Amino acid sequence: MKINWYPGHMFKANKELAKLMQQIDVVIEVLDARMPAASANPMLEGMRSKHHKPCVHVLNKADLADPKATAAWINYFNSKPGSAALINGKDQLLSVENLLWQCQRLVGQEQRKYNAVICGIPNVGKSTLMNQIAGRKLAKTGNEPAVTKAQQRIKLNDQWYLFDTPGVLWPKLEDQDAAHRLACAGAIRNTAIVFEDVAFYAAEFLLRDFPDSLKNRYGMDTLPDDAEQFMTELAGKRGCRGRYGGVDWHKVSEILLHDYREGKLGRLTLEPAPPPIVHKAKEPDDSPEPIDSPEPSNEEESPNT
Ligand SMILES: Nc1nc2c(ncn2[C@@H]2O[C@H](COP(=O)(O)OP(=O)(O)OP(=O)(O)O)[C@@H](O)[C@H]2O)c(=O)[nH]1
Ligand SMILES: [Mg+2]
Repeated sequence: MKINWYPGHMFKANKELAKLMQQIDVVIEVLDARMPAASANPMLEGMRSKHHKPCVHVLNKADLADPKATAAWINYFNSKPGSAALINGKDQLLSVENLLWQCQRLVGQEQRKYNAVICGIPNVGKSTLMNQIAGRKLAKTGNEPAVTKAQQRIKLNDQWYLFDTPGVLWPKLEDQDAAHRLACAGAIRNTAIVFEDVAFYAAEFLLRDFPDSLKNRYGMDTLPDDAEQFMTELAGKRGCRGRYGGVDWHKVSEILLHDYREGKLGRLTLEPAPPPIVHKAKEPDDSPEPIDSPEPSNEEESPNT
């Protein structure tokens, strides 16, 4: 089944975010460190570039991602113009000083008041990050998408204000592979997915890319070739039996997705980082002087000219 989740409240939240963007100095986009590409919202990117806002990418839930892969993603984001990247995770909390330093670096050094907005897909950890930065529990958090319903603004210091916003997706999830990764991470409400489909997708990539994680977690010496056989074997091991002795697909799917979401299968990053963007050094200007160029003058221009 195709995955798409764009309910009315998200449409409204996107409209409010687009309006807020005009008064924002820096965007803090929270990404899932296990899937920084799938969790990057193209609508946010559009809003940012329309208003020329710099962005700090926070690779969140880094405690669940492969540290080497996260470092590669940080290099990539740091190489993008008008962009910075920071790691955050349960085992590696980013500091408010570091975050504000990066924000300040991106906006320049003028002395005035600044607004930053925390945004990103649902359930990625935006409100948890805001509470962490504020040093107290101001926003409601929870392990399900769409917990935050409205924007909330807090004062961090005399200069910086910070907005928390509801998680937003976009109207059409064109890349269904990426949509399935988002569903695996828990960014899409359970009622908008077929749990078994998503678990089968997870079983497929785990069998292909992380077979040792499956063997270790489920005590399997060898793995079957395909997802259905694997799920059947796992169901047998975990006692997931249906009414008539068949497999309880929902229960076994829940076990696999829960284990992936909680990091019980290890720190698994599903997307490799692109190479950092190489900025071409400016060529020395050795072109000849234009023939009719005016003589250089040391005289200051009059303010009235
Ligand atoms: N493992 C891990 N879990 C995290 C981290 N940050 C947040 N979480 C968990 O992720 C879940 C979602 O956190 P929230 O802060 O409510 O996420 P949100 O992005 O504000 O979600 P919405 O408001 O629904 O869009 C909660 O169960 C958090 O405890 C992290 O760095 N590591
Ligand atoms: Mg929230």
